[in-house]
Amino acid sequence: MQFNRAIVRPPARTFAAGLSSAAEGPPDLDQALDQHARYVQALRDCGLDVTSLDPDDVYPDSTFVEDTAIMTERGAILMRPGAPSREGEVTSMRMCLRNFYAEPPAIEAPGSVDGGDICEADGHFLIGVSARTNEHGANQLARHLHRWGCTSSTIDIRGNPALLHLKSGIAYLGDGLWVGQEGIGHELRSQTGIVVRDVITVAPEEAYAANCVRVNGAVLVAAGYPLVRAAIEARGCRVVPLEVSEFRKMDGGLSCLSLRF
Ligand code: CIR
Repeated sequence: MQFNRAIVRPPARTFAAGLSSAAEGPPDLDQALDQHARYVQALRDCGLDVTSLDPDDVYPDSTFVEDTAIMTERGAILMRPGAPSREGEVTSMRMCLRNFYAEPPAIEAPGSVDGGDICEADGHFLIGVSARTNEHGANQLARHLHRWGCTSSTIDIRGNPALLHLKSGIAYLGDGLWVGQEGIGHELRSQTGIVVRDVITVAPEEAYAANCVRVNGAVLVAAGYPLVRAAIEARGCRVVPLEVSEFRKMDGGLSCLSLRF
């Protein structure tokens, strides 16, 4: 899919107060801002027109905009993040999306869906049921997608506590090429609705780098993961390595930092 735009939000001054299970210490805000600025530049270099929302100190995790909405060819759908501290992030995203789309449908209580649990592959949406995305939410989302002519299926990742979100463990790079943590390739091949031509299996020591992002002609990959980088390059893709150490400390990765459409 060709992207023209992205929405991002730089980390807030309260960033270090966000949710995290990583035992890597608190993030350094100046470094995070610098890494975020380079990320935005990389999106611009890929040809995207980037809308940057103001940092929001009320929501420490609000830089992870991916969790608040998903984008389809027919329009956006607002999520309802599963962490109570993040639910309010959707309000400003709803206002922002009005600049691009008619009023988007939204996931409603008791449903919850984090955008990080949704992986799109050529118009088919994989919905991860996780600690954040519940079955109510997954069913509501499937209905919204169905109304727009999109297919979907669910993957239950609750048995894998190492995965915060589905896209913590997989990425779709187009043309049937997937990147996935060990064990997920088998799961992908059992899904109907998607084409699985090739799976780059990520070694456990590089598990974090499974969260990479195809943006037009490039693949954004976390810096410092040479095996994943080499495997993607070996498939003929141009890799743009980006340092995201401060976002990793808050359980976030490359995909979480933008909505692309
Ligand atoms: C959270 O726990 O919600 C944030 N600290 C990290 C969210 C990362 N988002 C994503 O993977 N899509």
